Amino acid sequence: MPFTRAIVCPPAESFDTGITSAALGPPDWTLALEQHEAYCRALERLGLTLARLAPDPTYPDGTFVEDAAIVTTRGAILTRPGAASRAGEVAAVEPVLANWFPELSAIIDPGTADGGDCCEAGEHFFIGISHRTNPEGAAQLSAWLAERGFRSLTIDIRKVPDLLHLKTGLSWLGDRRLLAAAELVGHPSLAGWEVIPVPAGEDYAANCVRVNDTVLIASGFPITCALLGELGYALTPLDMTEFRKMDGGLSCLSLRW
Ligand code: CIR
Repeated sequence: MPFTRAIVCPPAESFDTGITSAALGPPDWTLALEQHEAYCRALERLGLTLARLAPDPTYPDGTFVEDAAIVTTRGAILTRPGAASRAGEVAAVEPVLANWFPELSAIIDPGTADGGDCCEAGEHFFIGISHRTNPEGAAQLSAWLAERGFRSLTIDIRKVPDLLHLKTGLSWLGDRRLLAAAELVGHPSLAGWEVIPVPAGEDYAANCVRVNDTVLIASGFPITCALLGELGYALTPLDMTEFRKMDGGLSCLSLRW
């Protein structure tokens, strides 16, 4: 089913006070706004209608809307973000999402889950157990998915360096094909899938997003682009430098359905 809608939220002026482990310097807010707008235009060109949330300076990480909910073809669930400073972001997403998904479920205490840890692959979901998504949150999510007829498997990334979320290192490209960070290649939960390792030195490109017939990919990763091009994907490279400085990737900037 093609995506027809997405929720996005431009970065707030406080964007540079969000959580980050990247040692890439502070983001330039004006440039981040431009990069965000280019991202939105790319989604619109691909046929999506956007709902834009108003940026709230109380939540500098609020632009990473993917973490506040998980949307599937059979319903949506609000998350319970693992970082305390991000807990309040869910309240901004809820009323907008409720326009399309009136029966919203929610991850509840003591579970925590970030949407970035939930990698949809058609009828199957990979759920990351991370420093944001705890085993209880993953179990709640898995049960919720099973009630809707989806299968899921977990992947524990707590000891994998440099992976904030599962989707930092894993993207579904359609059919049975995944693009994965080297550390995830060979994981038992990926058995039976065609796993394409992200080329060495281009780890950040592992977080890409297939939107209908096109793969959105961060610009600056020519080997991954060439690889995906050879596999027949149409690519839209997007500048992500300012979001990368705050540990964010392409998928985090929208909730799509
Ligand atoms: C955070 O640490 O929560 C944000 N600075 C970045 C969140 C990125 N989200 C994602 O990968 N899904």
